[in-house]
Amino acid sequence: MFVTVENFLADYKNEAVLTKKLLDALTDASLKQETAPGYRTLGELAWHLVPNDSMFKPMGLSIKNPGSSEVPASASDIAEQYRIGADSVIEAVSKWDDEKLQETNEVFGYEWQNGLTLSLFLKHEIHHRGQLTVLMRQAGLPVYGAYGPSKEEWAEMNIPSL
Ligand code: NI
Repeated sequence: MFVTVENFLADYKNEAVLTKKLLDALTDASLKQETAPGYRTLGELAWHLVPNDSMFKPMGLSIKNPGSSEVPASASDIAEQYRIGADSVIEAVSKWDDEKLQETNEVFGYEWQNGLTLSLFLKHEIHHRGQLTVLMRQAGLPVYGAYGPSKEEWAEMNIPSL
């Protein structure tokens, strides 16, 4: 639960940089990489990271989003839409004062304070971003660390990875 707008923005800006870095490493061909037959592809998972209205609209915020559930064929389109969405989240929440975070709204059928919704929004992105890195590995793409170096980043530091 965030109790200050400033704390959310600081955390989100950091997370968005990490997410963007991974999305920028995707290739068009890699988007078809599957978790398992019938499960999300890398493209679907990346598209799922683009902020949408589902958590923001109930809080009375309007954010820019592609308005389509169809996954683009181009990795750079997905990365661009993520950028637009993330910038829009930052712009929208920046207009709030801290009291707004205490306000309760119904999201997915739950009564959540806005500060909790923002926290869950961020956790959801981090959760799926972790899944994304596994599919990126399977697709042979480079992976960047978030809360610890990736294997290649350990190698750059001349430290064997654990
Ligand atoms: Ni999800």
